[in-house]
Amino acid sequence: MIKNSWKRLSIVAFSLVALTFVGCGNKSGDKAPKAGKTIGDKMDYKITGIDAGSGVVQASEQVVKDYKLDYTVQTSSGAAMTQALADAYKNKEPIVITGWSPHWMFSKYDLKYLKDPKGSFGAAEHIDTVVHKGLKESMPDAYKILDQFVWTPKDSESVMLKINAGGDAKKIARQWITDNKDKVSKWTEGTKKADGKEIKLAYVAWDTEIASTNVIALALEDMGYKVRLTQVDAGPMWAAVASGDADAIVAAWLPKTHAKFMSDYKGKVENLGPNLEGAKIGLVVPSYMKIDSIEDLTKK
Ligand code: PBE
Repeated sequence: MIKNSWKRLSIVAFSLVALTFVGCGNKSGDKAPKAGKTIGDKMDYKITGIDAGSGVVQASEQVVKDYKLDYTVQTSSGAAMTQALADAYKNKEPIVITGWSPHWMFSKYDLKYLKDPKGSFGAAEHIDTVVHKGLKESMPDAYKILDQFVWTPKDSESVMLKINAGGDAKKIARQWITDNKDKVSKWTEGTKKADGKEIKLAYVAWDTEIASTNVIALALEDMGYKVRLTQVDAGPMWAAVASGDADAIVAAWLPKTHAKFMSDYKGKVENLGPNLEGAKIGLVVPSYMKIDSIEDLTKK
């Protein structure tokens, strides 16, 4: 009996000592100087994202799994993300955002994409024009204009930069059209004036899409269309062009970012091909951060 209780007591005593040791270990960790913190500690293990429905946020969530990162992708909006970037940049603080190109932020700040050795974000993307199935028959001239719409990352960036600088999107799109008559006349080549026929375009409030949608909307307006623009989230945008609530979108990021939407609505939409080549998505950091790869996010 007595022997047994001694034995039990010694086990308890040993456990207490062991616990104390564990406790000490933790405490000294907490008190570690800032320089010893991992990059993750400094950023609260947070990737600053945009809207939850966007492809880049969903891809980033997959990246967290693929690279076994101890991070969460915080969702907000494109505007909130670029504000967080502006704040971090001003104070040279670390930040990781869900980025894409073309985007004005690359002109305004010194930024870099983190390398993606596992290829989780896919390679180069293009932005395609997707229309409701049947538009070719119902509005052949509008279909043709949408089909002929093509511009470059540089074009897109110049419009985005001016909008970001505080300009009205429609006015800036108008200016771009005035300055790029040759390009725009190729989009409308071989089409007849529309005489007030209504056409509905849906888009998401991503900077790239605000720019492209406003520009193509004015090109259509100039050809006599009454253009109705509806700003929605990514899911509803795709649902709208599939159902016919929208006639077209110029915001289909493929082959990867919006692949799921494209396959979900197969047969209901028609892809008219790229309106912009050389797009990209990925995790983006300011160049002052001393990391180069997504794998570095777990480093000290
Ligand atoms: N984005 C980036 C879109 C396409 C790529 C915000 C413009 C998205 O993430 O769905």
